[in-house]
Amino acid sequence: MESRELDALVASVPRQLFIDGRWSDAASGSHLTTLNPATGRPLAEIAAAETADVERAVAAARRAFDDGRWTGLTPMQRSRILWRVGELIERDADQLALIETLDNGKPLSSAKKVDLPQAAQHFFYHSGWCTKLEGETMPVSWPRHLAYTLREPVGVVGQIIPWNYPLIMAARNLAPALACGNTVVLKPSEETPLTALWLARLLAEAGVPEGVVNVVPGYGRTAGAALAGHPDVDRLVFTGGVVTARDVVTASAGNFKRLTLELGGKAPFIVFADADMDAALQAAVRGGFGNQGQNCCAVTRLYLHKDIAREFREKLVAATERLKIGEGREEGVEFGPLISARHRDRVESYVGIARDEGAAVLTGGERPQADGFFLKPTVLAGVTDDARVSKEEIFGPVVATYDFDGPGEAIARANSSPYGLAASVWTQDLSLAHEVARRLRVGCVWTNCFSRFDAAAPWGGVKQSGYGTGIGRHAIEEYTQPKAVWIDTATGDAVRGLPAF
Ligand code: TXE
Repeated sequence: MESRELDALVASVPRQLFIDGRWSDAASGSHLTTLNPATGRPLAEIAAAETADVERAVAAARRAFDDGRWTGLTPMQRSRILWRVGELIERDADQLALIETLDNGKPLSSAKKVDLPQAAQHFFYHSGWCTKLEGETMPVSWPRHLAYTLREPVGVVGQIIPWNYPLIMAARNLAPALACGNTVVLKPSEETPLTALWLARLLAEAGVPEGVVNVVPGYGRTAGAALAGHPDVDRLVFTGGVVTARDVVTASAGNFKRLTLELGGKAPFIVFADADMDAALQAAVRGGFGNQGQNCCAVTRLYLHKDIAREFREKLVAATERLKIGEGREEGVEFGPLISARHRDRVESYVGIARDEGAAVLTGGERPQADGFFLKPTVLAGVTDDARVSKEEIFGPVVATYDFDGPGEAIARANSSPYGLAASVWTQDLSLAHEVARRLRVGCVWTNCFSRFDAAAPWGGVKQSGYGTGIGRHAIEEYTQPKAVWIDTATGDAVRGLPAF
């Protein structure tokens, strides 16, 4: 695409806050500038929400919830609107993928193959739930009583999302919340607000009524904190880092809002000696360096059985060095820049920490070029289990390798992390695979595969990876509240006096 066309595309993204179905500037006139991580240069300047704007957005969401403009539609009407959102995402997929690449830095091929289809899938899948929010009847021990549940939306939902998968995060949070009849205030990351703003326009086009979804990009300390602490937000979904999560949990105490927290990870990837080596190798490279390692489920701790460790490590280094690094739009690029200079510096500092702790840097660790926020994909060896790089989430392209002997040892070391989000196990031994999956303290285990996501499958962590499940049937539970209704059926004139049975 010519640079003039590209400028026109970026210029066509909405630049304002989307509140109550209308586009407006922040009350204070504040703006924020998003950068293109591949060049480090400004990409777009957009309105930055502050407390007063979040107040306005929550008030709009509350009105939209209370007056029933969303829940008052029939389930089938809501279902069709959400399905239509999925279709509109597909219609605009090329533009959205390009904007995502410019704003986030990820390779365009990944944006097209992963981000766009998954974003659409969340609306297609969750649209089906609108017509299936059933209550139940309970066999209570009170004679001649009928007790049943109504499954009701929780109300106004706040959603604070990060920058690593901006459109997927927006879609996968909005779709189930809306399917259940809630109204939403979504705060995208200040680093990557553009595709969420485009999505807001698609929601309106699909027929989501005014005020049902409000999108307020802004900084975490202002807009994010205002949303987390707002007394009229009934549920808050936060995806981000553990340090921020502590503030969010504290802020939520004001009105005891319910929380879903999807935080970091430190995914172990265990390769037994009988594994399909080529498949495991490919998955380790993709899992460690896909999205520049900026994944909560990225392969960060690669446990290799001692019989294959040496060969695997050599092949891993060779495959890592073959990755084509560059600006996401370039043909064949597999590895782009990190999200920001600050984040690149932080990830880079971990390479220094690893060296200081005695690790060997087998490849990577340095910046390949001056422009943009690039850092080469990095493989470490000789890392001890109690090293900081073994314990702390780096959230970048740094894979540490370890040797192990037997399954008990691999499981114990894999579990020795404060995090528990995802893990991967590679073996041809079916019994071993099931047993390891059962014993790992994580929310998701991929066996002989990696990074499988589907709107139908739950996603959530244990330990410091957070709590709650934001996707699929389990998310439906979290976005709804069962209300128990009791009826004494013996009190009507017609039935009074009839014998109980
Ligand atoms: O995330 P933050 P950052 C991890 C990863 C990374 C670290 C820091 O380890 O290195 O977090 O990244 C909003 N109240 N993950 O600083 O701060 C913020 O505006 C309310 C893991 O980018 O957690 C953004 O919208 N909200 C992760 C969102 O929180 C606040 C994805 C995430 O930002 C806030 C990203 C506040 N006080 C980072 N401060 C994953 N699990 O996928 C910030 N925010």
